[in-house]
Amino acid sequence: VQIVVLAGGTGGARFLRGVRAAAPDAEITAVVNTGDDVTLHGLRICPDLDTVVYTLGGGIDEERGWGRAGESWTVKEELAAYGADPAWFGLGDRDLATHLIRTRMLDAGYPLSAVTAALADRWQPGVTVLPMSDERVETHVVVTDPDDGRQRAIHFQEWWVRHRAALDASAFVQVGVDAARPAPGVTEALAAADAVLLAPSNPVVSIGTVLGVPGLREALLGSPARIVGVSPIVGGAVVRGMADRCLPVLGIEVSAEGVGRHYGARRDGGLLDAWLVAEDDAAEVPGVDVRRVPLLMSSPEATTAMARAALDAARA
Ligand code: GDP
Ligand code: FO1
Ligand code: CA
Repeated sequence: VQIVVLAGGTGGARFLRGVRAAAPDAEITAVVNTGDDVTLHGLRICPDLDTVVYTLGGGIDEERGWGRAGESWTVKEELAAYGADPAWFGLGDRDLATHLIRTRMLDAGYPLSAVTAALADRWQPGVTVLPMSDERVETHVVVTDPDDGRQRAIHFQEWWVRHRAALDASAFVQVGVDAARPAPGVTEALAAADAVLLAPSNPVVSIGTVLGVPGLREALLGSPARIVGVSPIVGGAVVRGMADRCLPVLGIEVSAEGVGRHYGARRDGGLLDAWLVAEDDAAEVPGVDVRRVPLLMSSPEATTAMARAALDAARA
């Protein structure tokens, strides 16, 4: 059995752990958002890829949801003592090794997909982790500068981490997306898939960014497999994080129904064959097989059951 999962960082990574447990014999391919990627202190950082690889490889800080367990912050403190910008983004000492290796390999000419495979070689995530694209695509956020009232675009990380998504956004822009193609293996995995799952990731800046890669949406729709989405909105709210700051920017209601309708029915030019929503959420999405199941990844067992429900829905 071959399974493809489109994923962002924390929500995607946790869901992937469930898929791996629910289908231990399957070949699982994760297609991961790289729109959050950023270069800081000369280092290339890929938060969602690292979150997926660390989480599946047992290296994640479970509490924080990003970065390494048992982390220390000596380099961060030393950089701050120099007044080095930016001080608002925390690179842990252990995590830094990942960025050093990645940056060196990219500088030597290796594509991001090859670098990711090399890093995953240590962590053995048990799934094939692919970046959505080898080309650089960076999400920028158009905000109104509080100082002069003018519109300007800032990097997604500056908006998300520095400003905690508190600045009102008017648009998300995928810088570089026109020149991007799906990374090697993405189209092939979709063409051979028995199930395609949209993780309960941020529909705008995780799943939306992946779908924005030219050709990727077409490859998804061309897959012989059923496409099953899992709602990241439970009880009318995000479970974790600030995705509720992103949805209204695209006019999407913060509800399981709102996100389901945004993805749309495959038979009507949208994406979904099936849509999993939480038991208490009412969701009417015409043309889509909407199923109510527990959607909180509160324990390994609950997460596995959730993944199993998604795989059931993929079997029709
Ligand atoms: P990020 O890249 O770290 O922001 O993570 P993702 O984009 O992969 O996932 C973020 C989304 O995961 C948020 O919108 C959350 O609502 C969702 N999420 C987190 N935990 C859970 C959970 O237990 N169940 C569901 N259904 N969604 C969750
Ligand atoms: N998130 C934060 O809120 N503060 C940080 O200092 C921070 C550092 C960081 C370093 C490496 C990494 O892989 C992720 C990091 N994140 C940090 C998380 C992350 O950048 C965001 O939550 C996402 O990009 C949204 O998915
Ligand atoms: Ca992310």
